[in-house]
Amino acid sequence: MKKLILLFLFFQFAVNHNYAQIYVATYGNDDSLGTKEKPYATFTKAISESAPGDTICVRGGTYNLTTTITITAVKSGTDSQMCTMTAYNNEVPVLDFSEQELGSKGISLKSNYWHIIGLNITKAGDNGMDINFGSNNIIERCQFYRNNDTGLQLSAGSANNQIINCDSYYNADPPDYADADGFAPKLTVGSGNYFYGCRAWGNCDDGWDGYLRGADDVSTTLENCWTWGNGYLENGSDPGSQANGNGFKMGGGDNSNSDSLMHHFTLIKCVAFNNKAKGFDQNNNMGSMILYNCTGYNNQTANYRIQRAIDPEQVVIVKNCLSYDGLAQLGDFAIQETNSWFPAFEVTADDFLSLDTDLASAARQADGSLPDIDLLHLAEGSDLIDAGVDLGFPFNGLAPDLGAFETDFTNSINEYKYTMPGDFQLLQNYPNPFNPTTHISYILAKPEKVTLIIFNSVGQKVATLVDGEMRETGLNTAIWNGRNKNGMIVPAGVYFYRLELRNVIISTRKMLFIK
Ligand SMILES: [Ca+2]
Ligand SMILES: [Ca+2]
Ligand SMILES: [Ca+2]
Ligand SMILES: [Ca+2]
Repeated sequence: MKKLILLFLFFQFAVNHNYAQIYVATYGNDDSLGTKEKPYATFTKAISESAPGDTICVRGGTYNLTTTITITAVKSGTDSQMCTMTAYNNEVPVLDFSEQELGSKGISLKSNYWHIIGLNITKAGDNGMDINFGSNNIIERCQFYRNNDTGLQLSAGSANNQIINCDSYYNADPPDYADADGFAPKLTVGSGNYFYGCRAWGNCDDGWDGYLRGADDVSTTLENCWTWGNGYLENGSDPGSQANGNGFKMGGGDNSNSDSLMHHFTLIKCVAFNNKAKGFDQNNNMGSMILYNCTGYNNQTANYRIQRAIDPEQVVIVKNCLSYDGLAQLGDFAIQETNSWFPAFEVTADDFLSLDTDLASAARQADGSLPDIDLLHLAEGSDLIDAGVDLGFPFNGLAPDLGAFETDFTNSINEYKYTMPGDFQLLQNYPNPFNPTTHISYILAKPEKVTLIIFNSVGQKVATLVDGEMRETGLNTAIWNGRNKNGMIVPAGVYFYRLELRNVIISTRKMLFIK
């Protein structure tokens, strides 16, 4: 087996050795050899000379460009032989399209299996980069800024592209200022596009926009992405209501397609703050939306708004999410668990190490990853630490924290619930389903301050059955008569009952009230 691997490595090495390195420089000449010593002048020439597996090395400096750089389908790479176009070493190539006419794009990527690294694309007449009819590309450590429409757009069925550690900011489309987003997997986009470690800020329309027209039933995933301050121009002024100003806009359709379109979004550890409208916005999306460990802060209309009924076969799941200084508006169809707006938590400025939002645009780390800053990280002693449920991601301490940033701190209060799981027990209610009366039992190891609360499916408190010092150890039973705190019989449906000891959530269980 070892021999086989060595042979394989050697073979790879041997093949790699034949791949060309093609150079482009601001001082180059297309009539030269395209070598490091004698680089080409234009991207078009370098692309035309490249074959799958080759690397185009772009030297630093400003390239003044007037025409779109188009990479056509015939120049596609393959799964095992991607085409690479990369900034040379740590040099910074700036592709400046400021002389380009309005409406023309900077880079038009119509090919598959390209890996584009470290380019700065600015002032294009339209999109900085438009991936259209292009799939399985990787766009990494690129910056899109001050373009005359969306920084990076994906359309025309483009699928399975990976956008890694890219920034898109201050894009704006005069004179209407209606469409320029940071990143836009929208309109006719394909499925399976993935964003990791990207930032979008100060774009006149939205940070991310998943609005559909033409496409349906597509999926997009975002992980560790931040967006803020969208809906405004670079100078901070508001260009008007056409400039929507949402952080993550997850759909959908409009009147022309009867609000039927599904854009399934998964957002993991994503952060939205200071946006003009909503942080996490459904926008008529009828598809599934899954939000895990997201943070919304100070978005003007709402931090989260997913209120409109979705397609009955789809699902909205929101877990371990954090909202501060803004609304969390979720329909009762949303499946929720341990979100910061649940009654057990109180979110104040004291929960955070920093609320200095200027930190977010700090320079990236040497490897291209997001800056390591204190913004919206939890402070020691926060009740949001170790308060989440295990969603399969790595975590520190005793349990996942709420929000996008896992701290090194543990919560000594929450420790209590993890270190002595066997001593307390919340049993399943009986009967279940029930109407209108049911019994809820719990086992206490020693006298404790106990709270037993009933919640409805959207996390609103319905009734408090127990709230006080319980002296009886062993089995305790409370009876719920199906009435809320005003004495009214509650509607049929799913309810949750939760046992807290010393105000720490120990256990939550589900029950069904039928009529
Ligand atoms: Ca708009
Ligand atoms: Ca938009
Ligand atoms: Ca708190
Ligand atoms: Ca933790």
